Amino acid sequence: MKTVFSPLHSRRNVKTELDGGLLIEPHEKPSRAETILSRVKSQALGEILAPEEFGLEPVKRVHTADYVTFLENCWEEWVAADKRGEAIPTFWVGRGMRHRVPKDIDGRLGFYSMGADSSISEGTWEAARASANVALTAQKLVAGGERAAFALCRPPGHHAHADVFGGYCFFNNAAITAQAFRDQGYERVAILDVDFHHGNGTQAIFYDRSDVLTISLHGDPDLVFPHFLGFEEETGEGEGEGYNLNIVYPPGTPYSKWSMGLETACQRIETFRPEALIVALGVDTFEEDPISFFKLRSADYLALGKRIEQLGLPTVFTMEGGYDVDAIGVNAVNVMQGFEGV
Ligand code: SP5
Ligand code: ZN
Repeated sequence: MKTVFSPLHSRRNVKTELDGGLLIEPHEKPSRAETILSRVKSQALGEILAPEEFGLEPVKRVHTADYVTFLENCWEEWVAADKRGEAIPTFWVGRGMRHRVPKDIDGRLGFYSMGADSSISEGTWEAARASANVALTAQKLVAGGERAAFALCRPPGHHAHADVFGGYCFFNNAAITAQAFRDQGYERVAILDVDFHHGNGTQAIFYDRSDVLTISLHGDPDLVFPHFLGFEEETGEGEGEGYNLNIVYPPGTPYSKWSMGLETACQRIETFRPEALIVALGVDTFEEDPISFFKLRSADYLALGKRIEQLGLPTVFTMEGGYDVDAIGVNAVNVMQGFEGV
């Protein structure tokens, strides 16, 4: 399987994440992507390609123009406003307040975000752009006849809505990939999100559509991020009713239980008969992950890849979360090797 990777991911190198009332070293750090890349090389998974430049048009098929412009200018505006730390939202639109884009940078940071875990600094824009190009390049490979491709995206994407960042995500790479397939004439596309966290952005982007099936397996949002979306009663709306599936698990879930939901997800994908599949691949389901509570083991990722392969679909993997950097390379590449039947 070919891997698409951009060294520009390292342009996202923030120093702070607000967690537990402290500014800590971010969980989502450059060594994550470098460790996965090393494993791709050491296992000789396949050719490693640099992304092509697709411009902002395919990004704006999913994200609003005003949000894209905000991200492009955010850091410069923050610096121009004489702020001393990294750009972190402090204020949000509370219930009863007005959904109106303010001029002030603090106001706009809050307007366009859903969390304070994702500081912005110099280079975030370039890295997020490169990450989308990585996904779109993998999509092009698969549309061109490759059975599967690995988009080694960083930063991740599945928490980003059409005009909201957060959860370490800025552009929703999986959604952009799905929309690219649709725009190239693929009638039905499925997104299977196996990251520990609910793919809230992906769900919201396609919630009223029946052409993109969204499925997410994740930790109970009653207990963990993203807190406000991802419950099982969310099944889609309007045309999209029945085209969103959430499968929620409690703390301590091992692969033997997690894989039952995977089976339900795979059966739903089969009845949907998509022409392409995108796997939003987080490996923060790992037993040692520092911010998560599932108990998957490294060998389980081989089984996961094998089950996904059995769907028999053209498949793009977009890298999402996974914060045990020591294991992230083995776990992510195990999915690819399980898919390839190694
Ligand atoms: C892509 C992805 O996996 N994003 C996840 C973003 C989660 N951000 C909030 C993390 C809060 C972690 N709190 C840690 C408590 C550790 N015991
Ligand atoms: Zn995650």
